[in-house]
Amino acid sequence: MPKLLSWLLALLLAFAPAPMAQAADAAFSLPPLPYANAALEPAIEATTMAIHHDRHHQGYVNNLNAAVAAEPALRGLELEALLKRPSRRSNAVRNNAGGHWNHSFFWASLTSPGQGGAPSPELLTAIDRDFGSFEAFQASFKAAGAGRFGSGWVWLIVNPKGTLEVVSTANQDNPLMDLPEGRGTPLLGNDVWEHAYYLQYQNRRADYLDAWWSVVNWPVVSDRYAKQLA
Ligand code: MN3
Repeated sequence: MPKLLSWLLALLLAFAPAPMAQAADAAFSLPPLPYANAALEPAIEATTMAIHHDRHHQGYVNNLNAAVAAEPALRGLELEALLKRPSRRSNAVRNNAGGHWNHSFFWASLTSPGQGGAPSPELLTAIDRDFGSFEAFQASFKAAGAGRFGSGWVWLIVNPKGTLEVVSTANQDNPLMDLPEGRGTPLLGNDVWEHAYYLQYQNRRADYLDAWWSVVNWPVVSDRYAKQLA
């Protein structure tokens, strides 16, 4: 018996991937923030940004890499292919592919207060057409963010009919996923998980939702809309 055990152990060690090799081969990596941690102050403080990006987003990336490594059939798939059909995926893939996509999209949607410009004329026209006014759109977005029970996201999307819509998703789901409700192409998204605001705003999610408008990067959002029109 001891001989068999030592033979089995040798076999396991021979086929176990070395931890360093696994890290080097990782399918996904954390994109750096496109600005300094303090760039979004006072709307979002540097400490919140550092923890949110360096720990939470890194965690989704690490867990996604581990989930993909554990399922050989998923190797080589792009991020959007991994998250598109959540009913066919493990919860680990669904949650962490969503977490990685959502946060990458979120950082890219923001900029320093005063730097965010304004929506393009085409986007403003569509907002007026589908919400009545820019203020009505903001009120709808805030209500959806405040009304999301527990953790999730609020989005501005172009739905399959080509109209703008505000939707909310639970956990790390997003509108690209093949879910019964709220499907479309995201133009803008806000993270309403407590980790996004709690250090600074505690339970005052509505105050965070109000302050967040000051850091939206409207040229980026407008470019996304232009790509949908094209
Ligand atoms: Mn988050």
